[in-house]
Amino acid sequence: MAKKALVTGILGQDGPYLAQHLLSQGYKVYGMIRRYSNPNFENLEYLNLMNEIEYVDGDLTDEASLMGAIKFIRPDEVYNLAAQSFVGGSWEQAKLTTEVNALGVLHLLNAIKYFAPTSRFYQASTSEMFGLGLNKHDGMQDEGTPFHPRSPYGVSKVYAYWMTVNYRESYKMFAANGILFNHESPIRGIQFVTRKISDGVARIKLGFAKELHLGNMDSMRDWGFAGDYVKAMHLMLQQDEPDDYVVATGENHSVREYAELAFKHVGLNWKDYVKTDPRFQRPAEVPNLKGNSEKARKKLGWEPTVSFPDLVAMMVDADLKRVEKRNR
Ligand code: NAP
Ligand code: G4F
Repeated sequence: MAKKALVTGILGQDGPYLAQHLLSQGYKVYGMIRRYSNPNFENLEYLNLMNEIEYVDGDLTDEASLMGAIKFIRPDEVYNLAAQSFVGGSWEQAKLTTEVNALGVLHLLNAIKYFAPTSRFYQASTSEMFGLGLNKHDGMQDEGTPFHPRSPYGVSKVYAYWMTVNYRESYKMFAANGILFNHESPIRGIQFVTRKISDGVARIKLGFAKELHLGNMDSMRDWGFAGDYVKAMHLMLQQDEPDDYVVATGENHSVREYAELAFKHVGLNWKDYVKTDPRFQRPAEVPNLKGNSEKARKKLGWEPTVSFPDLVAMMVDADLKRVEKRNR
């Protein structure tokens, strides 16, 4: 019989890529959707998956809805990708961010504990938890680096991380944290800096915009391709023992470098179009993320396959097509 996987956050960026991977491995995939007046299936449509998923209703803030879903599906694997995932918005909506990202995970762990205790659980943890934390030896972050989150989002994810560890230790649940560094794709949310730039470059190149306003351009991120990263999530749940893993490329670049490459890809100079704008500065910044994913590489056999320049080109090309189509 096909294995059953429940994916929360199915309409986001990672949900569709993970669903695509699980379907290719023969899984039956259930996708959780929260109540919305007008749900947006664009990302699933982009990968042509809309009709491949069985949808279930649920909201991480509503524990009973999660219990209902888990009881109905009794999944072999649960991937918790749902979150208020925008760091920049987490100061304005700190309580909501906490309710979804922290307490929501407790709700889901309880639902699994009561109704599917042998189900394997993946928690979408994040490099934002490290914040200012650096590994003393190489200035990178790995599984042993202390957490020093810098945003309500980062703080909420630290709670979820430790609850996942605690349920593993307390109830012997198969619960794993993937500590993923930034990963992007053509279906990345438009607010995140890589997609904001690729969309801005496409609109400028095609004559629909004149400038692009950005915040801190010195910020350094370790950017990989989402399609690679979801494979690590799946591998974590196929191991004999549950554990926590950093997933990263090991290379980082500044926002400025990303913008430079993206504009160059269409034959433009970023300096002619980018304006720095204090509205996009954060109250506290994470200046430098670079992950050491040696453990995932050794134990899971995971490797990233898309280079930084190829990722930038992939995103700009996709937005050029999108902007052209929208305005045709
Ligand atoms: P995303 O595109 O923002 O998707 C998040 C999804 O969560 C959306 O589909 C959203 O639903 C859903 N959601 C939000 N609140 C919910 C609630 N109360 N109940 C149920 N669903 C809810 O995020 P992503 O980039 O795919 O990231 C997936 C996960 O990995 C997130 O937990 C994120 O924090 C974490 N993460 C991401 C990265 C990265 O670089 N992408 C790195 C590390 C960790 P709607 O579509 O209805 O809004
Ligand atoms: O693209 P960002 O908004 O991503 P951020 O804050 O790194 O968070 C993402 O990655 C995390 C993993 O490390 C995930 F957990 C999280 O859910 C999310 O997916 O910002 C990246 C950097 C920041 O330093 C920000 O200050 O870009 C800088 N930046 C500069 N100008 C900007 C802008 N960010 C945004 N969103 N918009 C700007 O105009």
